[in-house]
Parts: sequence; structure tokens; C-alpha cells
Amino acid sequence: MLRRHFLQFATGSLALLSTSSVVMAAEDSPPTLQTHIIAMTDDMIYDPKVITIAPGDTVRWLNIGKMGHSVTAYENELPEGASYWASGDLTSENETRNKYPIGDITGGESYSHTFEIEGEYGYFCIPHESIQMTGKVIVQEGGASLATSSSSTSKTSDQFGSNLPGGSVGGAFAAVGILLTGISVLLIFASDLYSFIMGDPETRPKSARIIAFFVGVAGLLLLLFMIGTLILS
Ligand SMILES: [Cu+2]
Repeated sequence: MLRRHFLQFATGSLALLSTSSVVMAAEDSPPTLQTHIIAMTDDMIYDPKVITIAPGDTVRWLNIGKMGHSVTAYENELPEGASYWASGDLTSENETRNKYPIGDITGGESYSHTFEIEGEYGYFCIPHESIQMTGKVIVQEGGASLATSSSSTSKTSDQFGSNLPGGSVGGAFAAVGILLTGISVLLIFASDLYSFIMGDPETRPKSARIIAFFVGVAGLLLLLFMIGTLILS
């Protein structure tokens, strides 16, 4: 009886934790800032992939992984009147491609560009273009406050932990919670196993054991994932 309540508590808190972490991730980018940070990760993505900013805002691409990346504009995806831009500050897409690794941004380094002219700017990573490491900056009056959905949906659909330059505290918090949940579920499972081995005649609903097992495995997998992404970032 006590055990079943404990199990309900454990699974309930797991559900609560995963919901609150998603909310934390979604609220991660305040629309009022003038400098927007895009993470470049060892998963070979720009995070967020699409960002909407106001004219005059600066975007800063920060390499939070270990492998090198570039931020290289597609010359045919420049709004009219906008000049060519790329890490390395060369003057054309061809020259930037040919002279790479000039323009390479190594782990811990960053590249910033300020966008004055409205429109859409497509860009890519030279070494990882073939695996779709591409992104887009949308510059429009009002910035992200007008385009509500694009950046927040891409945030939640991307992986969970690696995207949180400002949210690693939330990630660590969730990891500790998941760890506690996993331990409590494993304790339930272990004590079930104990009474099974010791031949306790009291029969227990098998479903409790199965649920405990799967929740325990899910909790551990989540925990490993959180720890992995925290270490990588
Ligand atoms: Cu790259």
C-alpha cells in the first residue's frame, strides 16, 4: 500500500519535472535583448536554426562544442542592399569557401554580426554544409516579438539539453530531480525483488513491478542524456 503510493508519487514527479523543464527551455530567449546568441554544437546544428531579430540587432554565434564551425552567408540569400557577411570577414561566398579554415570558429570562440537591413539571410557551415548545418536570420521591424512561434518552436523541437546556453541551471535542476526519481523507483524495484527472492507469500500486482521497471529505465536514460549534454556544453 505504502509502496504503491510511493510509486504514484515517483511517476507523478517525473511527469511534473519533464513538463517544467520544457517550459524553462521555451522561455529561454527574452525578446527585448539586442544581442541574440546562437549556439553551435557538436551535434552540428545552429541552435536555434531560425531566429527573428529587429533591425540593428546583433547575432552572436557561440561555439559551445569542440569541433570547428563557420558562419558563412549564402550570397544568393542576401536581401537587396545588404553586403556579404561571413566569419573570417572575406568579401564573397566563393572566397570564403576557398580560404577555409580562415573563418573557422573553434570551441569556445564566437563570431558576431549586426544586421541593419530587413529581410532573410540564409547561411551555412562550410565543413558541415553537406549534413545540413544551415540556418536563417530573419530581420524585421519588431524582431522576435512579432514572429512569436518560429524561434520558440524550434527550441522545443530541438534536443533538450544542448540548446541551453542560459538554461544549464534548469538542466542541472532537472537532472537532479530525475536522479532522485530514478533512485526511488529503483528502491521500489529492489524491495520487490527482495520480497520475491525471500519468498514473501504476499502477492504483489505484477503491473507495479513492470511500471517501476520501465519508469526506472526511462529515468536513467533521461539522466544519462542530461548529463551527457551538460558535459558536452
Ligand atoms: Cu559546422
